[in-house]
Parts: sequence; C-alpha cells; structure tokens
Amino acid sequence: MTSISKAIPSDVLSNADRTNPDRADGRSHLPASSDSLQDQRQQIKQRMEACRCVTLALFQTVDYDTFCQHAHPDFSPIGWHLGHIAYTEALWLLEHTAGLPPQFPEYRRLFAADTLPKAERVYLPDLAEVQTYLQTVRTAVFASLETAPLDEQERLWRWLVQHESQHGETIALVLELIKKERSGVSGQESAVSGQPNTFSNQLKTQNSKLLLSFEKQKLRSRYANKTLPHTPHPTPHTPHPTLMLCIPAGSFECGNSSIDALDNERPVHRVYVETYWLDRTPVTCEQYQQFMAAGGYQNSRWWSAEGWEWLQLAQVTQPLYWSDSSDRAHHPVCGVNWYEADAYARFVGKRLPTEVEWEKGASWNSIALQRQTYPWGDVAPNEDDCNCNHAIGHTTPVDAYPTGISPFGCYDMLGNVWEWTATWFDRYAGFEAYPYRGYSEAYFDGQHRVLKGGSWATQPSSMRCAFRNWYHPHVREILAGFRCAASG
Ligand code: AVJ
Ligand code: FE
Repeated sequence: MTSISKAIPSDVLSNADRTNPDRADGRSHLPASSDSLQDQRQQIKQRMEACRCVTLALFQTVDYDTFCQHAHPDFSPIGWHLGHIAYTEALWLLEHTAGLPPQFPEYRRLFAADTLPKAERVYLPDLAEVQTYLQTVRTAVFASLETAPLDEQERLWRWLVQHESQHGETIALVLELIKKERSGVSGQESAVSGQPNTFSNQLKTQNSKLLLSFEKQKLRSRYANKTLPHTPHPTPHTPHPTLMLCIPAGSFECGNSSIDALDNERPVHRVYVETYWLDRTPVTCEQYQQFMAAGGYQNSRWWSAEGWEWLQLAQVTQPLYWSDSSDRAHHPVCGVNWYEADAYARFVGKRLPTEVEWEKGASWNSIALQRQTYPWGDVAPNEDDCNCNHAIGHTTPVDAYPTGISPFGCYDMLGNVWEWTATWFDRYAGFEAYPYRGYSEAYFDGQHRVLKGGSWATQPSSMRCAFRNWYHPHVREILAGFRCAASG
C-alpha cells in the first residue's frame, strides 16, 4: 500500500484538528452561539470527509475479486465493510435520527451486521455501485446536518466517524492477509491463490472450527481449574534488554468521558496502581526473533496451558506478518495473538501489562496530576507524532516518533501496532450501552482481551489513551503486537 496522504487534500487531512486542537473534554470551549454551532457543523463535516477520503483511498487499486474475497473465515470481504459503512451511517443518521425511510431497502439484508453469515457476504455490487450508495447516503446526511440538533446528537455523529474508521482498519488488515497470501506464505501455512474455496481456505475454515471448539473447551476448563500449570519462576532470558520505565505507585484517572468517548470508555474513574515497570517500546522483531531462535514455539514451559493447546492446533512457528528482513529489526513484532505475547513475556521473565498499567503509562502526567487524552498532550493525533491513518502503510521502527512519547517516557503508545494487555474486556462501573446494546456489551463475556493504542491503520478519531479495542486471545490477523511489564 502506498501513501494515502497524497490522495487527500491537505486542507482536509486533520486540518480542523490542528487549528482547533481537541481538548481533553473533547468539546469546543465556546458557548453555543449560532456562529459556533456553524463551526461545529463545519468541523463534523470536515472530519467525516477526511475519514471518507482515507476509506476510499484503500480501494484505489482493488479489483472486483479482491473486493469480494472472503480471505479469512473471521473477516468479511472488504467490499462488505464498505457497504456496511454506508448502511450504518444511513441507519443512524437518516432512519433513526432524521426519521427518513430507508433509501436502499434492498441493501439491508446484505450490509446489516447481524443478518448474513460472513461466508455469504461475497455476492456484492461492484465498487462503483457501493460508492454511489455511500455518496447518496452522504448527500442526504450532509443535508440533515444543516439543521440537526447537535447539542443532542453530537455524540452520535462522532461515533459514526469512529465506526467508519474502525471498519477502515479491518479493510486494511484483510488487504494485508490477501497480500500475504499472494506473495506466497511463510511459516507453516500454505500458499493460497486468492480463489474462494481453495483447499487452503477449507483448511482455514477447519482450523477456525477447531478453534471455536477450543474456545468452548477453554471456557469449561476455566471453571474447572483456575490456575494454569506453568513454571512459576522461569529462568529469565534477556535477549536484547529493553529499557523499562518505573511508574511509581499511586492513583490515576482511567477512562474517558468526553463527547468522543465510546460507551466502554465511560466514565472516568480513579484507579490505584502499585509500582510497576513498563517497557519503553513495544517488543521488536529482533527481540522476538530470539524467542523463536531459542525454540520458544517448541517449548511448553513459556506457554499458558491454553496457549500451548492453541499452538498444538495452530502449528505455527512465527508471527503471522513475520518477515526475516533485517529492515524490520527495530519494527514492533506484528501479527501475534495474546497467547504468543504472553509466552514471550514469560520467556523474558516479564508479563503483559494490565490495561490500567498500560493506560497510566500512556496518559498520566504525574507533575500536573492530570490525565492527558494523548501521550503528548491534548492535540489530536497527526502523522508527525505517531504512525497512524494508513499514511505509511506498514510498521515503523519503535523509536521513530520521539515527539510522541508519554509523560513517563514511553514511545509508540499510539499508532504502529495495537498492544495486547492482560485485561479481559469488561464494563467500568456505571457503564451505559451506546448507541446500541450490542456495540460493547455483547463482548463483556470473559472471552475477549483488551488491546490499546491503535496501529498504522487506525485513524486519528479512534486513537486516544483511553480507547479500548477487544479480540479473542487466539486472533492473529489484527495489526497487533505488545510491550511487557514487570511488578515493582
Ligand atoms: C471494536 C474493532 C472489535 O470491528 O468488530 C464495528 C468495532 N463494532 N462495528 C469490530 C465495530 C461494530 C469492532 N471492534
Ligand atoms: Fe460495524
């Protein structure tokens, strides 16, 4: 993927954010005079347009086969994601909010999130038709923005930008999977021609079913034995020692109650955290390679019981997006699941940080005694402070953005790769579902781990220290790595 920024007029690309920096409370600080209401409408419009530019640029060189390709059983085709973006925008801003009748009722079955199984989402209109759908919805949406009661609706409008941005990231990762398949696969997975229903796709479906039953077994065994039988104090290997930062005991403010906050981030609440150490950077390919070279994938001692069980089924020996190229040495490892991250951490005598440890290391300013929305302060993310927004199209060295460090001195907390944490995704006390019950609440099931920080394919609207992502621990396809922690 090439730089997308080039395709975006520079006045659209987060210009509103730069001249009018978001504050921690996420609101414009002016009273709601009619002038500022006009500004607010203008700002929302610019954000939606900037987001759409980035989404559409992902399709610039995509052919129809790629558009419809069901590249992995857990992820819908990229063309489906594009249609679903339009569908969701119309559902919330035209049907629910403005009370308009559906413009494209025939797309409901195809693009709603809860109707067709993923494997049946391959019969799609072509890119031009889906673009017409997007544009028709958008025209009506901007017409309704002119008079929309933003004092009541601003949160919904901001939610929709983040919704599109998250689907844009899934589109990017599906494109990565397709690229990987076409370039011939490394590791133990066989090459795939890109055709649906190939032998290797069947294998993958099988593997996915195995993993599903594995998830069920795991749930059963969780209640049977609570502690995992691994060596309590393994001999730590120290391949390339990473600098760790000491974060002193004390309470900090976790979460986010701003107008941008998704339901799962709310409300802000104080949490006391004991002294701990946090890696200054995510784990690099060079560091992770030492785990591979030391037979990490062959030795059960580093793995949780669940992780070892997963590995026996999956039969992999390296991260999904692994490359032996030395150019990647200082890039974060990318394409590991939670089990691999957990095993590596044990191998180096460390552990994964909890979500609050990660968030405190990213956001807490211990001099001002305040949380910052972003590691560097309260100015919205841009491409100079972190690797985001599909601007580069791949990972970068973990120390490439010195201006992006957090008050405690951690690099790369936002952008580059998502980072797995030790925490199960769950509600904060006082949680209220928004905009619908299933958005987060359906995943508070003790089966999803929290990821923090965003990747190179995350848009600025979805990047902040409090943002919470979640996936099953066996998922390797997302653009995720990790950093380690240790107790004080
Ligand atoms: C939070 C990224 C796991 O893509 O499944 C999009 C976000 N929810 N539409 C997902 C989401 C509904 C969600 N993740
Ligand atoms: Fe969605």
